[in-house]
Amino acid sequence: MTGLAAYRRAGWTVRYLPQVGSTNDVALAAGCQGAADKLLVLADAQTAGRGRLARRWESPPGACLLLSLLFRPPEPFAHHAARVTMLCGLALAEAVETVAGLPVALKWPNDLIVTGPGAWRKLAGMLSEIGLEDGAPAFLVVGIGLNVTVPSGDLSKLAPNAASLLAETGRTIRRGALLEAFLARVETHYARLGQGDDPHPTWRARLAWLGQPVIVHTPTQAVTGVAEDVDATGALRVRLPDGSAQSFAVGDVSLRV
Ligand code: BT5
Repeated sequence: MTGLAAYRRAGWTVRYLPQVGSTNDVALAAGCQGAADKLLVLADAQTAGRGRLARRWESPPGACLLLSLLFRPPEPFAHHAARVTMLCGLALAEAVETVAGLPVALKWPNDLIVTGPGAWRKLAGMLSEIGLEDGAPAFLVVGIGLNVTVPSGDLSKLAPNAASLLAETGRTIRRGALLEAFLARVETHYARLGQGDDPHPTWRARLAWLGQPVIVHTPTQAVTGVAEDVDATGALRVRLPDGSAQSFAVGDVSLRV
């Protein structure tokens, strides 16, 4: 892909692999071998793409942006790791809007979606994983899969509500252009984080469905209520019908229509 030289100069190490099991696995393994902050693993095809909770991430070869970024955020780790995940989502939304001209929203915890009245479609998913060293969190890998040129007729093979930039805009958007715009935004937001800026308010402002009735599914329960807020740790607070509030660190949320 073009334009990567600029990121190599900006301190990113770039590993391009035509086909890989999972870019997150490659980045996690690199982290375990001591890879430095700002590693980009990029692939054209994945044979074992992963979502959260052992779900699969489907990606027709050559039709998606598939990448993982490895960060070694400053201490305190948990504080910065949550914000690095947020700034990656923010950077992806900004890149898609700039390059594809398509308004998008973030869906808690880490999806990029297009919304319509009472409906939503998933354009991209993010998988954030922590690597340990000597039993302590040491690095963060943020993996992103974005459907770019998947034709509308193939989307239902990926997931019932999958979307692609081609299907949404009718245009073939270059993956290289998306990657360049995304990395530029990541670079800016990550540098600002290092200077003490907090991406949480800007990220929060892009979240879909705050103030609206939702259902939150966790591995153990389904809870209905109003999505009230997502705090700076990334936890979703839901106001329940009895007036009490419940916070979720993990889960899947959908709009209750
Ligand atoms: C995610 O998980 O959305 C995180 C996906 C992260 C994928 C990237 S690709 C690069 C890097 N390497 C990896 O191995 N992973 C990362 P989750 O929220 O659990 O959503 C998974 C669900 O999304 C699946 O169960 C399907 O329902 C749906 N899905 C699978 N493939 C999809 C696609 N291409 N487009 C839209 N939805 C999809």
